[in-house]
Amino acid sequence: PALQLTLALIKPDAVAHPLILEAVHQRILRNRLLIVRRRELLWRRADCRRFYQEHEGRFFYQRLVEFMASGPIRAYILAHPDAIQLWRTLMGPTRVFRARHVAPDSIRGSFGLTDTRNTTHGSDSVASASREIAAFFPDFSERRWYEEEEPQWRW
Ligand code: DAT
Ligand code: MG
Repeated sequence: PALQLTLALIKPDAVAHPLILEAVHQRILRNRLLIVRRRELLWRRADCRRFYQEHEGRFFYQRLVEFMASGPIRAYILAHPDAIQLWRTLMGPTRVFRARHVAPDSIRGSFGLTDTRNTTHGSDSVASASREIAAFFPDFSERRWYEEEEPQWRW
């Protein structure tokens, strides 16, 4: 298929700040990432733990779970021929100090507060994109989207 899907999140630090929320949204539009689905939600701790289970045991895990459950987040399914890599490039490096140095204009370089409160999430592979899309959009069928909706998009 021509378009790849990824899951993008705007984390509580950015959703809480109207100008930053709008700025991140504009980067999605400006870079021709198509918005396939979008929702705003508050996440329960149990869902955060499951979502970040690969990091269980790391020193920042509890902090990360508390932060992600601390306020509303915005989730998007984004489509683009290179959605996963493009969105991760737009986000910049995970850690804010590094982001400010190597990619100061990236989303995290511009708006990240700390290594945990780093503004956005993006899937890191095709497999994790599928898993993460299913976690946030349980009614969304990738197969049906590729059959019925993807052909309608003109990228
Ligand atoms: P990414 O979000 O860039 O995919 P990751 O998957 O390694 O990064 O980590 C998931 C989240 O965990 C990250 O967005 C913020 C938090 N995190 C990662 N490394 C951290 C660290 N060294 N200190 C504090 N929080 C960290
Ligand atoms: Mg990750």
